This record gives sequence, structure tokens and C-alpha cells, in this order.
Amino acid sequence: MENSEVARVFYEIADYLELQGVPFKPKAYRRAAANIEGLDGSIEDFLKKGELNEIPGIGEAIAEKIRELIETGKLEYLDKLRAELPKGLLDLLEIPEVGPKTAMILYKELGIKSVDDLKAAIFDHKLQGIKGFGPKTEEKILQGIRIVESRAGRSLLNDAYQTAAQVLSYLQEKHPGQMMSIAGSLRRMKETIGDIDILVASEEPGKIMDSFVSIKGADEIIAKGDTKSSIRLKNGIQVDIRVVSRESYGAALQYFTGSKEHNVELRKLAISKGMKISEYGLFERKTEKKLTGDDEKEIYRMLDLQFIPPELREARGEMDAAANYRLPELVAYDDLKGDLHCHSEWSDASGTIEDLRDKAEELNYEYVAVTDHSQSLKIAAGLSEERLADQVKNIRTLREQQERPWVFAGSEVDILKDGRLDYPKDVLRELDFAVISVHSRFKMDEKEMTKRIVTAMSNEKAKILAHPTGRIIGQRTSYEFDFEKVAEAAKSNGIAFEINSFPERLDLNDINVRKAIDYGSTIAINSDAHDPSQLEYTRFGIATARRGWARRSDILNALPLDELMKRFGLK
Ligand code: DGT
Ligand code: CA
Ligand code: CA
Ligand code: ZN
Repeated sequence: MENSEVARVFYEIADYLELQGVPFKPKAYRRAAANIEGLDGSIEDFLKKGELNEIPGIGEAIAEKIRELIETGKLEYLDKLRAELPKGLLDLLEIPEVGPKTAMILYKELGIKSVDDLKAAIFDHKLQGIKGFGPKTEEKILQGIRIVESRAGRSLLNDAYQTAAQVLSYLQEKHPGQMMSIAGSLRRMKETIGDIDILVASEEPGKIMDSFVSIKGADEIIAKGDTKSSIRLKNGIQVDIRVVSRESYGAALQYFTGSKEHNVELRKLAISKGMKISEYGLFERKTEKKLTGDDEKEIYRMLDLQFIPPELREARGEMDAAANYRLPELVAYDDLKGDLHCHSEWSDASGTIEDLRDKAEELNYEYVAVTDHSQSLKIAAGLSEERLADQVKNIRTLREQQERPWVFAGSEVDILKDGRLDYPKDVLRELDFAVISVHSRFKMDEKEMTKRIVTAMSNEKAKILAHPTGRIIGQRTSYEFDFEKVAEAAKSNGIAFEINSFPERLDLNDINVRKAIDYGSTIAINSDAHDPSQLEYTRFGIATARRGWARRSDILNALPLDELMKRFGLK
């Protein structure tokens, strides 16, 4: 048995003992484990020679366990500990902000047995029900989970985007005037990002590399080369950088933006035209003459293609469309005229209605809708009928003081299990419109769920179906329903499908957006902000719309205010 295997067993014992609140012992086991790891020579030899007790930190009891482990391949003591507590609890200890005490509270109070359980509980705000836990605790733990996940796998688009923006601005400040860009899946705005790719054009790559690896927030230098380096940041996200010459910057940007599948198709097309493409440029095959390389747009042009925006480069038919000059003119990042799903401190969010309006003004919006939660969503402080009436009155007064941005008095109304809405008709009538959503009983069968949603859509105040599939990235898959039937009902009732821009939702996703548009549906791109600053999340919703081939005319809230009013029957 390897030293490291033996050490791992003692680390595990230490974790379990810590969970159980046993004092001192965990520290002793960890010290023993560390000394075994650092041992000069094999632990088995020490055992054979009877020299275990010469290893610092190893007394009679631990020596006996080492013997049992090496001789039998297992340890009864550990098996016993494992039987007492779920193994997933140990994973919780990996999360910064979660110590053994917190882990045990989560386990005892909410039955949380794994990181996935914990994420689900945070998402449903269940931690706030525990004494001494508040919204801040939830936020902190969630951030900790993100770090662990980024280290192990993929990050949410939003996190990668913010991180990349910081890295880029650092590099731009250090090397002003150099061309640089995000490439890879982040430039394509995919919903999750494996690593961030950055491309720089420079004749002095060494200097760029030196700056790059010494960025504040670097945790680990994975590789440092002449033109290529990789680091891992403290937030767990990996960043790759490549430096190329100015003449091949366009070709490199094209190549490293991907996707791999898109590049395969592009390479085939180049070959069929007697050309050859690489990260260095586009070449004539026979003569090896370089046709272009410095400008990405030129590459597409010389292949007789319409320019393909990065968001479409997924080998989903974009090559054919571009060859026929039939790519849709995608909705642009500044096309939104307002936001139709936002929360305020009246329910579970921070910020007043005025704060929302001010933020909307800052974004040059013509309108913003306040859509707090409805009464049965107790966990999110849903508004009682009286409070809702009060809120509506408040909004009307506000509009008298300041007309623009226009504040819609809306509500995010729960779709109850039988398809009824969570407020009676006479209450709904007072609203400008309702966003309707499923927040409970996700496990219904497809037929029942379809009926539930379709029934809810027949309400005349319902204008938007929020986060239509209910999926949470990396946590919860979509509930089951018949997309076609719901799309039909949406169309006939004049209801838009939402792209909920919240980082872990992005629901509808790109594929479903495209499907919805093919059915002739309208799309609303909303932030679902729970803080005024989060109105900016719509950037990721717009990205998702673009990845779903949406045009401006497909987007409900790209309409100016007076047209939207007419659409809502308010004018
Ligand atoms: P990610 O990081 O998993 O979210 O996805 P990407 O697309 O950013 O993939 P990454 O970081 O491995 O590589 C960045 C781009 O470089 C990728 O989109 C296309 C290009 N690339 C990398 N390896 C290959 C390859 O073997 N063949 C081709 N054609 N392109 C590649
Ligand atoms: Ca990448
Ligand atoms: Ca990469
Ligand atoms: Zn909401």
C-alpha cells in the first residue's frame, strides 16, 4: 500500500471526527497523515522493521491502525465512521465558508447530504430558515461552491465573463495599444465555460507572459511558455493565453474561438475551394500563398461566407446559412428597451422600486416591470393580496412623480398545481400584466405538467411564461412537459417565452430558444433581478437569444413602450 493511500485514510478519519465534533483527535490524525505523506521510504518497510513509532506523530493507536490497514487492506474503525455519517458530508468541508459545525447543522436541520443538496437548498432559500443563517450566509456559501466547482469543472458564463473582463483590463493597462480579445467558448457566450481563452497580438510575447502570470489573484501557474501560458485564479477559474503576431491575429482569433466542430466544417469548406486554413492564416493550397491572416472578417469573406457571429459557431447549420447569405440579423446587445421581470424589497430582493427605476434609467430603458412573488411562495416572501394592492398603488403614485422609465405594476404569479394562478381574477385585474411561473411540484408527469401550464396560459393577464423549463444549471434538470403544445398555447394566447438571464438559469437555453422561434413564439429577455445591479444580467440572456438565432423582431422587450402597451392591451 502506497504512503499516499494510507495518508488519505487518516485524512478521512480526521474529517469524520471533525464532523462529529470530536476535539483534538482530528488534528492528531492529520499530523500523522502529513508525516506519512512526507516519509522518506515506504510505510510498509517501516511496519516490517517495526519502526512505525519512530515516525513523529504516530503512537500506539495509530500504529495499530496502520498495521490493520496494510495487512487486511481495510480499517474497521473507518468503516464504522463511514456508516455513521453520509460520505457526501465530507465534500461539504471542501467548500470555503463551510466548516464541520456548519456541515452538521445543515445535515441535521435540512437533511443536506451532498453539495447538490446544498445548492438546491440555497436556491430555494431554505438556509434562511435556520437560526443564525441569513441571505448573506447563503450568498457566501454559494460563492464557495462556485470556487470548488470551477476548480473541478466548468464555470457559469457570468462568473467567467466577469473574471475575463478583469484579466483583460489588467493586460490592457499594462500593455496599452496591443490588440487582445477573448476567444474560446466565452467569446461564443456558451452557458458554461471550461476555461477562459485570451489572445494577444504582440511582437514581445515574453513581456505579455510575465505580466500574465504575475496577475493579482493568480493561485497557480499551470504552464508558462514563450507564446502560451495557463494559470488558475483563486476563484478556481483557469485562464489560457496565447500570443501571436499581428499578421496572423485574425486567423488565430478565428481558430481559437472555435467551436472545434465549427472549425472542422470551415476547414472542409476551405479545402473544397482549393484553400487551406490554420491558426496562421488562409492559404492557397497549390502555391501556399497566404491569402489573409490579420483580419478574422476577411477569412469568412474570402470563403464566400457571410460573417458568422461567434455565438453561432456551433456547427448547427450556420455554415450553410452563411454560404447562402441567410444568417438572421441577430438581436444586438443594446436592443432591449426594458426589463419585464424584476424583484424588489417588497418580496425577497434588495432595492426599492425607485432603485429599480433608477437602474433602468441608467441602462437607457424606456420601462421596467416590478414583478414580485405571489402569495403562496412563502419562502420568497410572496405578497399577500393586500400588500400587492398596496404596491400597485405605490407604483401609480411613482409614475405621477416621474413618467420615464415607465414602471409596470406586475407580478410573478405562481402557477398552482392545477393550473390556476396564485391570485384571484379581481386581484390580477389590477395589474398591468403577469409573469407566470412554476415554482413547485417539479416532478409531475409530462401530461399533467403540460395541462397545468397550458391552463395557466389562458388567463388574460398572463403575458410571459418565466423560466419555462425550470432547469438550474448543474443542479436541476427541466421538468417534463410537451414543448410543442405549450408553444402552441403561448402563440394563441399571445404569451412570450422568457429567457431568464439569471446566471444559473439561462432558461430557455439556446436550443430551446431556436425551437420556440421556429414555432413562431415571441421571446422576452428578462433579468429576474433580485438586486437592481442585476438588471445587467440581461447581457447573458441576449447572448442566449443570439445563440438561439433570435432577431430583434422575435424579442418582446425590444419593443418601444407604446407598442408594448398595445401588445399588453393597456392602450
Ligand atoms: P471550453 O473551454 O471547454 O468551454 O470550450 P472551448 O471551445 O473554449 O475549448 P478550448 O478552451 O479547449 O479551446 C479553445 C478553442 O481552440 C476551441 O473552441 C477551438 C480551438 N481548438 C482547440 N483544440 C482544437 C483542436 O484540436 N481542433 C480544432 N479544430 N480546434 C481546436
Ligand atoms: Ca476555453
Ligand atoms: Ca483553453
Ligand atoms: Zn422571479
